[in-house]
Amino acid sequence: MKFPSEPFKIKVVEPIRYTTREERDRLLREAGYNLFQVPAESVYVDLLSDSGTSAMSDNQWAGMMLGDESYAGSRNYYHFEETIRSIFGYRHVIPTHQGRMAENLLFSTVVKPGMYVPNNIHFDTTRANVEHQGAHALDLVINEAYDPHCEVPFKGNMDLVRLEETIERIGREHIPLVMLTITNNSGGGQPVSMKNIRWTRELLNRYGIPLFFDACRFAENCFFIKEREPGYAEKSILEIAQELFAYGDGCTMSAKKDGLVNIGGFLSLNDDRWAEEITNMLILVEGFPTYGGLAGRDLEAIARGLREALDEAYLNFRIGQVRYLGEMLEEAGVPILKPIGGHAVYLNAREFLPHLEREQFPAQALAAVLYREYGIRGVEIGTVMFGKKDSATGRTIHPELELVRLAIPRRVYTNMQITYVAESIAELYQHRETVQGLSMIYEAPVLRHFTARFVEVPQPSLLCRTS
Ligand code: P70
Repeated sequence: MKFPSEPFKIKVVEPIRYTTREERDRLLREAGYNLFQVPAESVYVDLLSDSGTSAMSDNQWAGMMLGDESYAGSRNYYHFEETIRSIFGYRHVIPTHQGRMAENLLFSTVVKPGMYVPNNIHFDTTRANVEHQGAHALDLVINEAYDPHCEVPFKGNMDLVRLEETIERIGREHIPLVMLTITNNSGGGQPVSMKNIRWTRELLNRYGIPLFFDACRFAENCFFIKEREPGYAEKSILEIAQELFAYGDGCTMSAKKDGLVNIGGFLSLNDDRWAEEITNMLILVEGFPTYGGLAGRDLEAIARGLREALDEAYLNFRIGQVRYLGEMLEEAGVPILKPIGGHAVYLNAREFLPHLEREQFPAQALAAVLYREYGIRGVEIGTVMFGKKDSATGRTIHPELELVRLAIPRRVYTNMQITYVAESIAELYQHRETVQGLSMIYEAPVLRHFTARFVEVPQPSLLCRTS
């Protein structure tokens, strides 16, 4: 089958409330055209994020009932630790309440002001956590990643020539670690190849620089390796993951993605000294090292979820469902980023709305209209999320891509709901010239996309039509 059908049946359902266009129009205005500010109950298909939005299995729910809520030494911690060691292979396993706390603990321990952290592309919280230390977050992904039409199998790969040049220019002593985000979220959910990881390791060995993974979507990345990289077709996802992580010194993980849970994360690493310092900080800000901001039952759900995420029937369906949406959109001529990613389809807003200037936030405008017209919520990954002010001129420096990400929660929506999404977007594409630009009227100093507010800016052509 081109698109594998669901390898599960539904035991519990959550009703969705239908809303009217008028209601959504009002909610959108009240939210300042920021979909983070819209109540989830007023969304029909919620593709804002694949993070923490997965449906847990009966096996995970059963594990929740076996939660041992002892303050220290909960049995669920030992199960969590053993599971993570068996997949990731690092010595120390430090639970956190979600991924960004793992980032914060790692960076606040090893990154000093003025240092540089190279990554293929940092995602929003990772970049913010590096910059919060007064350090520089460098994105060194291969150039192809910035061309939405270029179809290469491992578009998340690190540009090793630029990485080497960067290390030579900046000096090893100013680079405490290098990171690889698997899959590369900001660049379209694109995988990194085993070869690229191996070569990154070899390069860093020459300089003695540690390699860490931002491992949120590691199982999806391993699936792409199995599917696309010579020599891996016969290996299990677990074997691929074990090899991959063996090239690194540690990882940060948001278990809200490939951990198949609604909350949780961890940091895992080999270095004893770093682990000791991080654990002391963990006790100060997060919790005792055998629960790290989570309940025992959450640790159990993560241990079970990580195993389920390695299941090939599940991954086959999962990646297939994302592809199903992407291919339907492509057939309708809708411009999307290619190749289709692991957890999301990314609409190319500049090509969807060529009549809008980048100063009018085309991706934010497209996401807002998708919600108002069809009750579908995606998220802008463009100037709102990654735009920067040039301190000299005060002008905005735009990121390379202006995207609306449609992130698919794991095991949540049926293919019929996904069909609804595709047909709605195809219909909107027929009327794309009616979409108006936005103007930003409020922004916070960091991670502004969560709280920014906008108003609609009528297009001159539309004004003429109504006057
Ligand atoms: C997402 C969420 C979280 C994330 C990530 C990578 C590669 C670390 C983290 C932090 C965030 C988000 C974005 C837009 C809308 C809603 C939510 N990504 N590294 O959806 O993990 O959230 O657990 O602190 O993608 O991609 P955590």
